[in-house]
Amino acid sequence: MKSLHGAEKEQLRESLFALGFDDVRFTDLSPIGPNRLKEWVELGYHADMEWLKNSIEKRLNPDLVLEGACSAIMLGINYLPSESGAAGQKRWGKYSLYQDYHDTVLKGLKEAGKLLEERFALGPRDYRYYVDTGPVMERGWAAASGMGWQGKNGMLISKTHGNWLLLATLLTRAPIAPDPPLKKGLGANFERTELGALCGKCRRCIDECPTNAIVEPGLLDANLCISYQTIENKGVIPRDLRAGIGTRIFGCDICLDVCPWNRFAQAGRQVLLAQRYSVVELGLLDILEMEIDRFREIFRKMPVKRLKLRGLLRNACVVAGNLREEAEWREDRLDSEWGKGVIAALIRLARYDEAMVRPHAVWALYRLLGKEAIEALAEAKSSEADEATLDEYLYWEGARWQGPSIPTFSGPSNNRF
Ligand code: B12
Ligand code: SF4
Ligand code: SF4
Repeated sequence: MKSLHGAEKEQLRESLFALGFDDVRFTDLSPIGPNRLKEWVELGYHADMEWLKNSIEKRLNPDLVLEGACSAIMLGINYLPSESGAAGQKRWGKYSLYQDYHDTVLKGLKEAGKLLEERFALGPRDYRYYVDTGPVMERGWAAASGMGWQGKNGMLISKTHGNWLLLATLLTRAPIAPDPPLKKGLGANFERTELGALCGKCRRCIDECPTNAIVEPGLLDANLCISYQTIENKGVIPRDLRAGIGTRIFGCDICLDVCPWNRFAQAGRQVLLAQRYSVVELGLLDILEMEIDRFREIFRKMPVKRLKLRGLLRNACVVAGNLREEAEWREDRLDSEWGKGVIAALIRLARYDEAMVRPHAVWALYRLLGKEAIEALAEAKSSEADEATLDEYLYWEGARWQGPSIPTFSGPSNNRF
């Protein structure tokens, strides 16, 4: 089959833009650059994401995903929120302020597939598309296509959209002339996927990560990453990481937010996204007191839904335990009616049906109340049988005399409301 190039290729690009994608690039699938996926998994940096380990071969070889595939169409979807409140908050990963992009972008991909069928006389088995969930190394291929480069934070960074592109991939058997990769200035020796190509000496993302999860440029230990802990981890969050989680209730954008390459980014057209910025208005007490019906109603079709109510409550307990240090979620002092409500909710959650929530509620109460937590938790502790929660009591009983004991905030009150 003749390779698509020139005006015809540009028409295809335009048609894909018209479907709502914010960036459209083409690459061939010849092997390029170093790929450290195997090493990453061997080091255990994938945490318990076994599905990554089980699909290594496919991720390294697109031919195993679609036999005969020779081109990839890399698609970027800009998700920088158009409202400053949603863009500037430090509570939710920005991608979670939309209906689940796996669903909304999929609609665009289906249309893109139809387009390929019409233009190349392909059958539905001659191409495959994915948005996040497929065995495709989306950032590596996007870098190869010249959409941007992989920064030291691991993200595919675009000169136009900064860190704010979600990625989708369309693998096809139709040959398409590849776009040139991004050139680093005038450097002659630029590799197609050079890590940190346009980062220069900057290392803000590495230095600002509160849990030191970026162990070397571009290489992230998911075990230490707030994003992994608050989204993917389905169990207890390690105690050592909870303070570093700070204000982040779902996902983490810190190493993205601090990147200077965001300065040119503008909010996208959002043709393939459906915003739900109102989630930002939820207060911490609203969440700590949330019941299943309200959870289902608020997070319908949203990424948080996959976390389930117990996961959200777990994360909310961690955020509550950080209230003394962090102002982002504070509505008032701890000795106000609001503060008393937070403490009462945590005491209830220390007896919550789902054991996974309980150690985090105990942790939060000790962090907020110091030794006064002993009395507040006496009833909950007397009926506790869960190992992880009992371990939490043991930990604090050992440390209680050094723990904090002033039940008020030292920072500003009423900072947001
Ligand atoms: C597993 C995963 C996670 C894990 C692990 C993240 C990680 N850094 O690996 C966790 C849960 C922590 C996570 C967090 C987040 N994620 Co995530 N995640 C993925 C997923 C499913 C796989 C990533 C992967 O394979 N990791 C393994 C490492 C080794 O690979 P890598 O990061 O891609 O980089 C290596 C290779 O590219 C390789 N390489 C170098 N040169 C070349 C050349 C070629 C040709 C190839 C093939 C490879 C290659 O070397 C790189 C460095 O080792 C992808 C979707 C996908 N299918 O790719 C989304 C994805 C990377 N995540 C995404 C997002 C948005 C996030 C969060 C911002 C969400 C949030 N707000 O909390 C954070 C950001 C954390 C961060 N700084 O990376 C987006 C990133 C978009 C972008 N512009 O880069 C993706 C692409 C999903 C999507 N479709 O949009 N994520
Ligand atoms: S997403 Fe957050 S925790 Fe993970 S590497 Fe980036 S800054 Fe660190
Ligand atoms: S913060 Fe600096 S080092 Fe990190 S990705 Fe951005 S430019 Fe690169």
